[in-house]
Amino acid sequence: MKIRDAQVIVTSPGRNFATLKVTTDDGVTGLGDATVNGRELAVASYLRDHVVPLLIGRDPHRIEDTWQFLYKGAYWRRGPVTMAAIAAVDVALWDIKGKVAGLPLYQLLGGASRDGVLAYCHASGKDMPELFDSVQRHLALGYRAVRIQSAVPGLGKIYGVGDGVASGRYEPAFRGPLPAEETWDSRAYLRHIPGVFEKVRERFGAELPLLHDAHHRLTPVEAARLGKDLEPYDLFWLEDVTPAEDQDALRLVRQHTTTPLAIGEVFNSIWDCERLIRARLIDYIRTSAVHAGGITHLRRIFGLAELYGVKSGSHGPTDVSPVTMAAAVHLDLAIPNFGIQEHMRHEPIVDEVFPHAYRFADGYLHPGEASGLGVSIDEELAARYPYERAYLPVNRLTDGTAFDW
Ligand code: EZ4
Ligand code: CO
Repeated sequence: MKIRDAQVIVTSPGRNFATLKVTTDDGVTGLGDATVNGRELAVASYLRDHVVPLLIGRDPHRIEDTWQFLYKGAYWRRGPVTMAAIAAVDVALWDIKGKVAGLPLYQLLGGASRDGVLAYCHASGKDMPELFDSVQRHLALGYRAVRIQSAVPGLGKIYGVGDGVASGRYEPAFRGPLPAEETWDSRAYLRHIPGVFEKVRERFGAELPLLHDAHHRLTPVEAARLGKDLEPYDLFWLEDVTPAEDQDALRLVRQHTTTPLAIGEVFNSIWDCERLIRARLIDYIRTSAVHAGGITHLRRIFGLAELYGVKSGSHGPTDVSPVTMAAAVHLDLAIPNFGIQEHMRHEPIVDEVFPHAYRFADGYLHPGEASGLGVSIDEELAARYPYERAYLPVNRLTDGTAFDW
């Protein structure tokens, strides 16, 4: 079997996605997600200009060899663009292997280790009534774990807070010629958030798993304080407290709090987290298949994590396409050290462009029994939504200093 063709499809049904479609000489197709939010065309070019010519004629079954060929062959290893491009090829080849075998991908990864994949949703509000409403609506949909984000008095629009009860959706990518700019004040945030969790616990009880994302904005000592202040509210995890490239930063946080820590959505290789994992500075590793070199590499990261009692918690916002969500759900079902899966529901039009077999029911995601990933792309519909320039926001301190977003 040989790869006959590979196409990059960039589509924007409400937000941008880059997808690789690989076709074999006997007509089997596989899909891989290559979306890096706000930098989609760079990965599309990396694939079209440099990777697709290398794929034609290769044996699609040689997944590991193709991964090593693209990683070592590039010489310039790692980085979000390179690793997303390798991920797209890798996931497409796993999809093809599953289709040829006539098995859903999770079966090739060792079979189901559990009945379903526990998912958490995003609830947010500009004030407590709106936040309570948002939690209530997600519980009504069946979610059994909820991430809580809140506006902070005195600050305007900030990360993770949706645009009101009507849609309740939060989409950070801003369509337009320039990024949106937001304002940040860590002291105001640190004063406000523990009270939010106190009220959420009062309203929804002790049982419901609650999560929170600090989006890489705190210093180690600030993060340690937040972890301590949140201990009475028994968080499932506190996510991305400090800038992720500084692995040692979490050492101080860890020394001061028993609130579980999660990090990793911006990591793109095992080298970004191996110290964190080996020193047991985190409880959950949050890398995703698209941003960390596909199923082949993500499986390696989760394998290392398992040795040290660290669980998975794959990134699953709306900027990972249904192709990456499917890859995540198959892998989550199979690995021994699954923790939880982030799940932001895509807009209905995204699910129409990418029809998929995975489904959500009663708090759990299920990959479905279609062979391979179980995701297809409606190329005619995709073509009706051409790329639109969009950027993630830029964050500034109140005095104008550029800050972590
Ligand atoms: O900001 O995926 O936990 N989820 C997140 C996401 C990220 C976006 C960036 O593209 O932090 O909402
Ligand atoms: Co996050």
